[in-house]
Amino acid sequence: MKKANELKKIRKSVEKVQDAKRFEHTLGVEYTAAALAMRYGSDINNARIAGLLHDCAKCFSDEKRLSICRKNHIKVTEVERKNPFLLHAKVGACLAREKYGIKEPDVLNAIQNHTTGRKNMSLLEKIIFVADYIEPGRKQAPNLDGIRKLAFVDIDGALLEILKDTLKYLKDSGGDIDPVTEETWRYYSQN
Ligand code: DGI
Ligand code: FE
Ligand code: FE
Repeated sequence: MKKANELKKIRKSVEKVQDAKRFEHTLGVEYTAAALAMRYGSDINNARIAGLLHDCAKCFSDEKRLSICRKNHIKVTEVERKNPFLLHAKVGACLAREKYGIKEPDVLNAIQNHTTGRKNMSLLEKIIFVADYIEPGRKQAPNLDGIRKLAFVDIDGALLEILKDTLKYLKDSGGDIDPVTEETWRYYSQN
């Protein structure tokens, strides 16, 4: 399939499973990821596909997410069982493969790891992680202007700021912290 057609098809299909606000965020992540890919020399098409699909399981019910995990033998950790919204990343990667026909492991990993990050992220994984946080529709995060600028100067620096602010937010709000998020922070703050 031609690249432009593939993007269009995925975009239409994702629009059907998201509410209007989430779909606007999706489009924001698509073009922000494309811009970061241009800046850092990553494949633009892959960045757009990963951006379009990263939240494709975000508007499902927790029951649906858990049932997709059961059917596809996706391991659910303790913190995911308590906070099933976290599963939208793993379930999203599974659907990207099974429903949207995406084969590139890097794209699937970028979707799978977009919420918690992980050690040793690829450039595309970093691009999606950062684009998700800085896309123009996001409003509430502290120091968003600074992180937006930094993202186009030093992507690892932006990644670190995002992890720091996310962990602070989770600690202040009493949210359960996924050990993977902690591990990502430890890895990047020590390297
Ligand atoms: O799906 P989005 O809202 O676009 O973005 P996302 O997938 O990064 O999810 C954002 C939320 O995820 C944000 O409120 C912070 C939260 N989050 C990230 N790491 C963790 C986490 N929430 C919990 N409970 N634990 C984590 O480790
Ligand atoms: Fe998400
Ligand atoms: Fe998102």
